[in-house]
Amino acid sequence: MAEPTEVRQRSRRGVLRAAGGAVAIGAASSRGAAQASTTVDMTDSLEFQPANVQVAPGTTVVWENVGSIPHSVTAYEDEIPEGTSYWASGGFDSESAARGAYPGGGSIDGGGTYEHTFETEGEHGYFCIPHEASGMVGTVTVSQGAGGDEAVETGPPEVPDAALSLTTWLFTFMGLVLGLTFFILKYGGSDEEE
Ligand SMILES: [Cu+2]
Repeated sequence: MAEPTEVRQRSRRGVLRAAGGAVAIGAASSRGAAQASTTVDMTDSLEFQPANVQVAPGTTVVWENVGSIPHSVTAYEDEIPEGTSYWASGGFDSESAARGAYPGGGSIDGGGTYEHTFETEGEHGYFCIPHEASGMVGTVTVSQGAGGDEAVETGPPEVPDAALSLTTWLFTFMGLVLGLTFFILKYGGSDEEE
């Protein structure tokens, strides 16, 4: 019968795909943990995407202008946590300075980026100076345990351990899958040898 052989070949390819996928996930997790950064796009439809992000303390948020219309990333002075230093593209130390300087300063052209590293927990509200009236606003919420990635929420010294244990777990899982597949190939297929 040709059928069992076909099934066997298909499951072997499936295992190879699964193994490749697990390795890719492991590599991606390690990279993400090392960088601890999040990207927010600024679009020609006058939006921050995503408009609301949650990050762990110490995360760098990178705003990237993916369109051609210039934007700014400007914190609302009264919508950042108490005791936080003011932040805005152009490096201004107050919202009024940022507003007053635009577009001479603080403008991010198409392809340009602005980044800020968030340490203080709480919600940071911000906007785009030329498109505030169009509703181009966003928030960055900084909290322990945020980010959705267990490697990111831990402090910098613990990140390699977290990434390592995830990778170890993935390789253990791959081993189990491979072992199970060999068992099935040996006892579940036809008695035809290869
Ligand atoms: Cu804008």
